[in-house]
Amino acid sequence: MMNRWHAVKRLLPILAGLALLLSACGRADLSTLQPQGPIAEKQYDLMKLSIGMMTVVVVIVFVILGYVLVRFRKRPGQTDIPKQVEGSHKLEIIWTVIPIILLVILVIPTVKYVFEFAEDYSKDKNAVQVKVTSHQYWWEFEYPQYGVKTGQELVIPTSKKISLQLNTADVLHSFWVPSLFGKIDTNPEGTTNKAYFEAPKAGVYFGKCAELCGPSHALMDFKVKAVDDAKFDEWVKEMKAPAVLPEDPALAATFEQKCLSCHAVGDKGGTLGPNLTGIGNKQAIASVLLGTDGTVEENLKTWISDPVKVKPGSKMPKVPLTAEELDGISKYLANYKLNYDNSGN
Ligand SMILES: [Cu+2]
Repeated sequence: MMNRWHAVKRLLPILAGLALLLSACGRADLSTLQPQGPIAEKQYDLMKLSIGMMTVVVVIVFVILGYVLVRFRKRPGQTDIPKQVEGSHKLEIIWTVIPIILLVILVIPTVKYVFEFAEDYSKDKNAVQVKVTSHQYWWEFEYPQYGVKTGQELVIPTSKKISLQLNTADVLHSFWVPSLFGKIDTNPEGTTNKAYFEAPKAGVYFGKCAELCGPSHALMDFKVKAVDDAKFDEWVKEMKAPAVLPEDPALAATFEQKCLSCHAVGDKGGTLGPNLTGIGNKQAIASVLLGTDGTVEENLKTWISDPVKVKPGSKMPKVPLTAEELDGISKYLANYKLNYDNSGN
């Protein structure tokens, strides 16, 4: 008896550690276990329901198993064969009916939510419509109601439903914001997927590509930035403002020639790469170089000087720039900031 207690005492710290580890699972901006919006909350409810039911079943099964093992074990001196039992209608009906009941309990909310989550808000004028286009390895967000296009940071108002229509420009990707909703595949044009979500709490939420799409799949992050209505309107206004080019005319010419063939700032430029308007505010450069790696300017330099080194398989070419041009363009872009949100988010 003493020995057994000893074993339990030894296991306790491990169990406590495990509980601690699991309870610390997930960040509020990146975890399905800490839902930050109504859809994520309902998805979490479904998880809790199914895990709860499974736990009850497992506990009951193991208790019965333990009881049977102890109660009907072979006793010392026992030589006769126990009474052989074959089939029991009563038991068979019980263990067929119970799982059916459990499945019905599970299926009712699941089916209800499947239809609820599939509702189409793409014609809803009160919802913010966003066309999502996935690229190897970045995300493009177009707001047809506002005439705005951006990349990598989906800025949304906290007060409205966000209605998405998703497609891919190349291979299959999947759009997932774990703490808000998800996930939804992006298919080629003609097979548009729709989804909607809400983010009633202002904040920045992390998004991920959830479909293996190439060597930089794991680096295909994005952010959802939920702001209040006033800030959102201000953001739209600033996104539509005329382009601000580098002050130095020679640098501006280089920038126009070498960068704006693919990228856009304000009302100028191309659409092959992400729109760079307000890139100085962004939390991450190329979606993976965060403030913790360096300043925005340093990260821009790292990225522009060798994109494929940062993101293997990236379609952004290594643009031939002199050291001064690289410095000048990185500095200019790092200072290309929008004022809609000065809270530091
Ligand atoms: Cu992807």
